[in-house]
Order: sequence, then structure tokens, then C-alpha cells
Amino acid sequence: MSILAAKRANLASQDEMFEQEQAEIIAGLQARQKWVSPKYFYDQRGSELFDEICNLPEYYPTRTERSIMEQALPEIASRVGPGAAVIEFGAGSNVKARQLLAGLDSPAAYVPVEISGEYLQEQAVELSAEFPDLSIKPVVADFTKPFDLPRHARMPVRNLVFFPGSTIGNFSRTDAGKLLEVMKAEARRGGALLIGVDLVKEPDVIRAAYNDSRGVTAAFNLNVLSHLNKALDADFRPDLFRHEAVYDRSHRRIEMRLVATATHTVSIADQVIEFDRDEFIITEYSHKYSVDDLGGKIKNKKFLLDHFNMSFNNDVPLVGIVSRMVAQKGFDIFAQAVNELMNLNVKWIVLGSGDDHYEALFRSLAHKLPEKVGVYIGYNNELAHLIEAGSDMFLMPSLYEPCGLNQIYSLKYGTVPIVKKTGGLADTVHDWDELMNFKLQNGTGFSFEHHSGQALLHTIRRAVNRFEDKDTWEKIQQNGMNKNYSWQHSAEQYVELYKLTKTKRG
Ligand code: AVI
Repeated sequence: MSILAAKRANLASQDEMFEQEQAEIIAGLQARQKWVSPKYFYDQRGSELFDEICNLPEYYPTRTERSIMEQALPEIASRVGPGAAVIEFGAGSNVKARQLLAGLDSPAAYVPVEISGEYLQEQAVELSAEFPDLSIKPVVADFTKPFDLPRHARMPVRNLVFFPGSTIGNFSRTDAGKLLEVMKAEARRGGALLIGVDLVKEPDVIRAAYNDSRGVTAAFNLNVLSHLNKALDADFRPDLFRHEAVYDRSHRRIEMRLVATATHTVSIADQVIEFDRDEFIITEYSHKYSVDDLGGKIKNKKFLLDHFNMSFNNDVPLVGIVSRMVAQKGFDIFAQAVNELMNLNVKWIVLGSGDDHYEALFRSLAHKLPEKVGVYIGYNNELAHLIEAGSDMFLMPSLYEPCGLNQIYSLKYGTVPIVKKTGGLADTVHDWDELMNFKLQNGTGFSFEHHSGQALLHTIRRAVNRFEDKDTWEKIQQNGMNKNYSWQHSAEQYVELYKLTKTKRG
């Protein structure tokens, strides 16, 4: 919220908030690299300019998101199911919420969360006329911190956190992670998240979106100065600044700047800020994301190893196991080859419980080789996902496995599965080397047929060899991450097959 909006909002802590924001702005302008938070874009004029930006031909995110929503709404509705409570983080205009609510199956509630209460109330009134059966309960809160959710007369079946508009891109990657934590907590158990994220694309396309030919983005950026002048009695001269938006490829983000065109000073509160010619204020980052970006993998691996008090080395592969510890899951062949396996330059993290002798085996390995083996005896869903996300390889040497879900989670996390070629494992994991024999680079993991310690050992060795070639490894990870094993996909294939058989039968 802008400072002017804060002044308008009749908050008890208004003065305190004003002081805090003023201090934050001054500190930003006194920093070595001057910066101002992008929240100061949005005074009355800034919000109007932003609406204009959303309709510019060069600004692709708004229309792209709109068309994705139009296309995907039936699928979203079927995945979310009936009776959901939509919790919108940072509810701006309610156009998007209206579209979502109209497409969902009898939603129970709508909870827009925004720091400016006044605007929220107006919107709630507008929406309640359109959705008379919906419980609309705005929450006035800073959504970057946990907040209390209201109760509703009809208990929602699940919470759906809604954060459209690629606004997540305006947070640093660390803060975006923290925000996702808040969303996770507010979604509660069984909840869901629908988020708009702008993807990396050709730099020229991105640059044009933030340097439009009509100069609307420039006006939007420069308007920050007028906003600060009004709010803080500053004396910025917008004519002594120009707009610049550069795309930083390595950080995959747009950096919006206000560049001083002459050396001059600005007074703000009782401070004087000096500007050299060409010195700039960063007003916004707009981070772009990519499904191909595996940068988070290293963080996950570090976090996981740290959790087990094991040291991190990105060159040493980490193998994860999440399983019942019984022979059917392949613990028998693991035990057969355990000495050779422990001699490999590999770390292991194992979660599960089962037969006493397998539990005892892993306890003793962790005790003897604490740097090599981490063990959790029992079940813990969060830790299971952490293992699937943070390991480099995921081992499932089951004797038989009708379906198997963990290998599918692993594929999505960019964790390469090593599996016994059986049942659902054979259907979902395709051996890299086997396919390479046919010059096909579309393998997603490693598999073996013979249920023996030797076959297991040989396959892990193959995986470790491939791991050393980073490009090949990344290709295997990408192949797996791009696989779609959702029900939607299977259902569509089933429908296609049904149609085909119908036409064949005449
Ligand atoms: C609000 N946010 C997602 C916009 C963006 O693209 O980062 C803000 C914006 N800045 C310049 N143009 C639009």
C-alpha cells in the first residue's frame, strides 16, 4: 500500500506506520545502491497507469494469464472440487477473483487479504451482489506474515490460495520462498495454491514489455517520485530522471531504474540525498521463473544434508530412499550388496520403518558412517518430500510395484529414479542408457530387471557415472520433470482410446 493510502486508511497505528515507511524510504535512498520499494508505485495515478500497462500490446503477462485462466478453468475447477474457500493474497481489482469464482464448483467462501481495508470493503460489496450465496470475508492484513482466517457459516471443503498477476516476481527469490511458506500455512492441510508466475522468455520480448513504445511504463516508474513528493514533502524533480528497464539474464529478472540525468540533490524529511549524474534508484525487480531452472535443487540438497548433520558436496551424489523396510521393497538385495554400496562415493538418506533386521542394518550404518548415511526410522510426510526433492537420485528396487508414487514425485523434483523394471516403475521410469542405444536422449532414470544385489549395484554405478557428466545429468532431470503423469493426462488418453475403438467398431 502507498503511504497516501496508509494516510487515508483509518488505522490506529497510522502514525507509527508512516514513521516506519518514511524511515525505510530514507534508508533505501541513503544505501550505496539506492532503492525504493515497488509498493510506492501504487498511488491513485500509479494504479491507473498500471491498469493501462496491463492493456499494452507489449505487456504480455496480463493477457497471457487471462487466456491461461480461460482455458484451464474447467481443469482447475475439477481439481479444486466443490465448496472451496478462495483466499486471495493481495486482492487488487476483483476481475480475476470473479472469473475464478464463477468457474469453480459452488465455492463456499472468498477471503480477499489486503492491507488497505477501505478498498477491500468496496470490492466485497460489489461481489456479494453477484455471488449471493458466497461468504465474503475480507481480511485487513499484511499477507507476507501469517494472519488469522475468518470462520464461515458453511465450512469450506478446502482452502485455495489465489495469487495471480505474477506479483510473486516482484519479491526477491528468498522473500518469495518465505511468502510461499505463509501461503502453505494459510492453505492448511489438503489446501491448494493457484499462482500466476511469469516465465523466462526471449530477452527482447521481456525488455519490450517494460519499455513500451507509448511510454506508459516510463510514466508509471517516474510517478514514484511524484508520489514520494506528495507523501513525504520531498522535492524530487521527475524531469531530472529517466526510466530504464534492463533485463539481467543471469538473475532472470527485469530491473526497473530511475536514472538521474544530472548531478543534483533532493530533500526528503530532514535529509538531503545527493545524486550523481547517471546514478540510479532501483524501483522494482520483476523475476522470471522457469521450469528448467534447477537452481533450487542445490538448496534443497544442502538443507536436507544439514537436517541429517551431513556435509554438502555437490559432486557427491545423494541417494534418497523413502519406503517400507521389507524384502518386497528391495531391501533384501540392498542388504546383499551393502558392503559394495557403502564403498561407492555416494551419500544415502533413508526414511522408513519395517522389518527389525533392516531397521537395525540402517541404524548401524548411520552410526558407523555418519557422514555417508542418514536415517529416519518412522514416517514423516514433510521429510519424505524433502528427501524426494533434495536427493540427486531416488532408489526404488522393489520386487514388484503395481503403481508407485514416490518415483513420480521424484521425477517432478528433478530427482532421478533408479528402479527395478517392474509394474508401475517400468511404466514411468525409462532407462537413459537403454534408450541411448537407440540414439534416443529421452531417458528419465535408470532401471534393472534381475532382482539381485549385483544388478542393483551395477545400475547405481551407471547412474553415478552419468552424474559426473553434468550436461547429461541435467538432460535426464529435465526429461523427468517434463513428464506428465497426472490423472488428467491419463483420463484424456483413455478418452482418446475410447473414441478410437468406437470409430474402429463403426
Ligand atoms: C505487478 N507486477 C507483477 C508488474 C510486473 O510485471 O512485475 C509490475 C510492473 N512493472 C512494470 N510493469 C509492470
